[in-house]
Amino acid sequence: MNILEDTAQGISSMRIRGAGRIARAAAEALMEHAKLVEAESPEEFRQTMLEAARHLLATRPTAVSLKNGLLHSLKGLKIQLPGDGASADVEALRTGMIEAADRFIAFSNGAVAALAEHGSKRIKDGFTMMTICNSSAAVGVITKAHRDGKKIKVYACETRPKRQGLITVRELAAAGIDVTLIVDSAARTYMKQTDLVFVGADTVTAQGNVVNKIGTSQVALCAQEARVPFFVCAESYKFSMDTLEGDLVEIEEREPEEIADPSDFPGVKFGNPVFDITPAKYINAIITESGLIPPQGAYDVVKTLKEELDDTQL
Ligand code: RUB
Repeated sequence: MNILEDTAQGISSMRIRGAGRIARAAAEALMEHAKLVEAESPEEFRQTMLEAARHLLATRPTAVSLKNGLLHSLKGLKIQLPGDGASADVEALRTGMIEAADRFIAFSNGAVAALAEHGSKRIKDGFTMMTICNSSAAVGVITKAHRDGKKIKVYACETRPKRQGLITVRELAAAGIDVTLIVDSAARTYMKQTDLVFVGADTVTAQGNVVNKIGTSQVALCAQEARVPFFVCAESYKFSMDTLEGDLVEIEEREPEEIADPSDFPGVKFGNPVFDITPAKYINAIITESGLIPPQGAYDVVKTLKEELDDTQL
């Protein structure tokens, strides 16, 4: 199987998961595909790359990082062509694509590290954090505080049905952090002993609302009730340009088998939305690679992203 197909299958089956990882994997698949594509003309090369990007985009609907990562990579098709004839032009496009995808991957990794730097400053020695699901950005913030020598504890929600919380506790324990796995319904109980909440994001809307793993909004409500600051860790490519035009974010609904075997429950319907929306009013700040912004600042991030990516089509 080629890397394009393997990555597409990996993302839809969730072997590759998490908004940042999906975006980087898609950019890498596009880059590898660009290396192999045979095209007679620049137009054919462009068309083939666009089709590949659309194929990757169709794998999961909610995380806008996937679309933005692909758009960042497709900027490579916009370069000035030498005009030396079809084959030189195809080679120029190929190089452009490879470089643009590579730039996005490096930018994304750098953004996660910069975000960790900013977010970890909010963590004081002796603090206890809570998180849900497995967000590389949120884990990055917490582990940075630990690496800086702060003595911290973490409550990690299990995150039914796919239990990504198990990945989080393994990562934090491997880093040497004092971590406790809790079931999702224990979030309110443990919030009383929590100082800060850090979660990731699949999409941030222009209005500052955050789409993240199902259950995130309940954790936010518990944090609000207990007056515990609630932080979202989101690199700029997780902000959605489409929401500026009023589009709603599609919430992915996955198979019932992730919850239980439907054949064991004749006559029972299953609901398995895998993301939910945390309204801006429950969010203290969104941590980006440029620093902490109030959720109301999301509009400006989206505007900047639009200026950067608007001329690229997908
Ligand atoms: C993952 C999830 C993560 C965000 C952010 O959901 O909701 O919190 O994607 O992750 P799933 P990161 O497991 O369904 O992909 O910070 O790693 O980008």
